[in-house]
Amino acid sequence: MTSQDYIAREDNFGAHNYHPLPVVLERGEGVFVWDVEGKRYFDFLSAYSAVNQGHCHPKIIGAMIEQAQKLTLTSRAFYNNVLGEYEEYVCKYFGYDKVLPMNSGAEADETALKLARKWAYKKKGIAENQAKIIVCADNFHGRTITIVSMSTDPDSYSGFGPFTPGFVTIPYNDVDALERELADTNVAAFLVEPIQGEAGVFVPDSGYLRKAYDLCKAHNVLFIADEVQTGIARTGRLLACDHEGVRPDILILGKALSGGAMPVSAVLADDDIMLVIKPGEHGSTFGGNPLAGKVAIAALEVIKDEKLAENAERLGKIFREELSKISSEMVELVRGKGLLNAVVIKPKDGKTAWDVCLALRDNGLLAKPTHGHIIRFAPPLVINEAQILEAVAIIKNTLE
Ligand code: IF1
Repeated sequence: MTSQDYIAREDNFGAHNYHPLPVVLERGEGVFVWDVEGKRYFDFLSAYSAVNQGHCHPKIIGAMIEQAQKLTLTSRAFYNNVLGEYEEYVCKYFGYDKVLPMNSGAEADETALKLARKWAYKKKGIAENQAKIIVCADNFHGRTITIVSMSTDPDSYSGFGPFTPGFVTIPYNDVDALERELADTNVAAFLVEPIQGEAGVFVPDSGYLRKAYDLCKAHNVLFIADEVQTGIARTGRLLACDHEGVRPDILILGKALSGGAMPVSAVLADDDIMLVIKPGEHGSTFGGNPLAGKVAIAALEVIKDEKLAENAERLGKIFREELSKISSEMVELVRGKGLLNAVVIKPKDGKTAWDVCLALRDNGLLAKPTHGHIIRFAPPLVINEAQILEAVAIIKNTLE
């Protein structure tokens, strides 16, 4: 079969809820992926930052194989010997009292929303069903109906109403707007991405997260950080919040928590928040399964052992410096933090960011536009300096 055959079969039998770049991948190792014709590419998307540890990392896959041959799932109807080990490991790793294990990022965001509302009623004393949660315009937190109820992107919410009430939207990176909305004593929480990935890698002003956190604390409002995409070393620190010394009241993780081996997400909080949910009030068949537990421990060990946050910090700086030297008229600006970067493309002669990504693919590098004219560049964090420079050369030649 050729790539076209694979694409045609998916088109025939698969829902049309994506418009992938036309390339059919079959193998991944480290920073590289190979298509069905054997062509090698730099992966500069990392499955939207789920493959921070590199494709098929031997330590993660090894842990997965070993556990998969013993016990994959018990459900939470019974205990198992791995869940507690994973819970202790991840709580100590991020410095929280407790973790609520889920599977997808959206499920973790939903869990955080439920925790915040329940905390509002049980601890803050907000009247039942009156809790409000502040979110930012251009947010992306997942695809469930409650999450798209918070979205300002018509592609995310159009046609999926009626929507979940209780959300207040403010502009991103605007502490004055946040302060105004915090005057409402029915506000339970502020949910924010430390960097807005999908919106096009919007890095807020330095000090924004710290000011927002301090305002929330001054109003007895929970600060919830969605680090599904920015967490796990992607931006040059273990968490993007670490750049400002902010410790979220509720921390949402996903994606690279498993190194891309399987869906693993988590919500971390201290006892005064986490214990408002009682037995039987929340759960998930696969949440906290022993296979996920062993995979996540291995994935997090790789982050520390291979100093991937430090690597992302150092190579991200080199990447942005080198990209900024590109003289192409199509490069409007380069922005990002660590190895979460984006280039804003100025269309030229009718050529768009999509055309650039097709040309990048032909030149051996995979990336995908986010909104229309922005291309996100996010390689696995195991990339080395020579590979970064080789990738920059491909991007430079393609744009020029
Ligand atoms: C798609 C975007 C990225 C996320 C943040 C929660 C979730 C995501 C900050 C939900 C997921 C993924 C979803 C995927 C593409 C990708 C994406 F373009 F959609 F927005 F990365 F930017 N919080 N992001 O980024 O996690 O349920 O997917 O495990 O839906 O197209 P999930």
